[in-house]
Amino acid sequence: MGRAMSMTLVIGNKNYSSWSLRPWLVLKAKGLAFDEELLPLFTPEFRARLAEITPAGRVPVLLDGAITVWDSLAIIEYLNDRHDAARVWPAETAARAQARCIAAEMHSGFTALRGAMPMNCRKDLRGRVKMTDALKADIDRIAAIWRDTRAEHGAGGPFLFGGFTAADAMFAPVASRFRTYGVDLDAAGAEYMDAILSMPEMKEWYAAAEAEPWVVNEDELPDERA
Ligand SMILES: N[C@@H](CCC(=O)N[C@@H](CS)C(=O)NCC(=O)O)C(=O)O
Repeated sequence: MGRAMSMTLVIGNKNYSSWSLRPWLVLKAKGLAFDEELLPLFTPEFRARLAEITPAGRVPVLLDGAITVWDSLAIIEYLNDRHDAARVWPAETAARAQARCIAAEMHSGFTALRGAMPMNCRKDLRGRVKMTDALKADIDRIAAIWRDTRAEHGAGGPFLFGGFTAADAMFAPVASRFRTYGVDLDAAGAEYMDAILSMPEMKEWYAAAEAEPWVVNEDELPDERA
């Protein structure tokens, strides 16, 4: 048997690609070896390369030998199933169910937040977004998820379930957005946001975002897609 082929995670620009950040953070936080292939969003190169590797045409995509896994949450589940070191759900049944619920809620919801506050690591856009009822409802729900999960399950560490889990990876881009747009949180929320943003892996992601040359026309950034 030859050496196992290494995994490659195909991602978009670190400054903007919130979906890319999620599995990237799992790989990094769990210390798994992988190569990274970065495709600048909204370029011909992005579309051409993705057409070769995924029918869905979106990042992130994980390439693991003959296996291609697209979609952030599917990649996280794949890593969890395949690598003992990447077990990313809490072990205890109730906590595990709760973690899956909130990860799924993030993956399929919060469209007002995702539309109005696209991730933009480099920018300070405090006070620049008009608050709407839908946006406020999304922010309030996320604040409640963070507060309640920390209170019920978070005693063992700074993350939602104490130690780092997939739920934290799913919400990490939200912490980034709340910082960029200056969203005020209660003390529990602010503490949790700090825990995410001070992870060394998040600092690494931010430093790379800072160094990226690409600027997508930020007034016309297709909200949902980045
Ligand atoms: N549900 C997908 C969403 C992926 C997604 O929307 N990716 C964005 C970048 S973060 C993308 O590839 N946009 C490019 C496009 O739509 O052309 C996931 O969870 O991975």
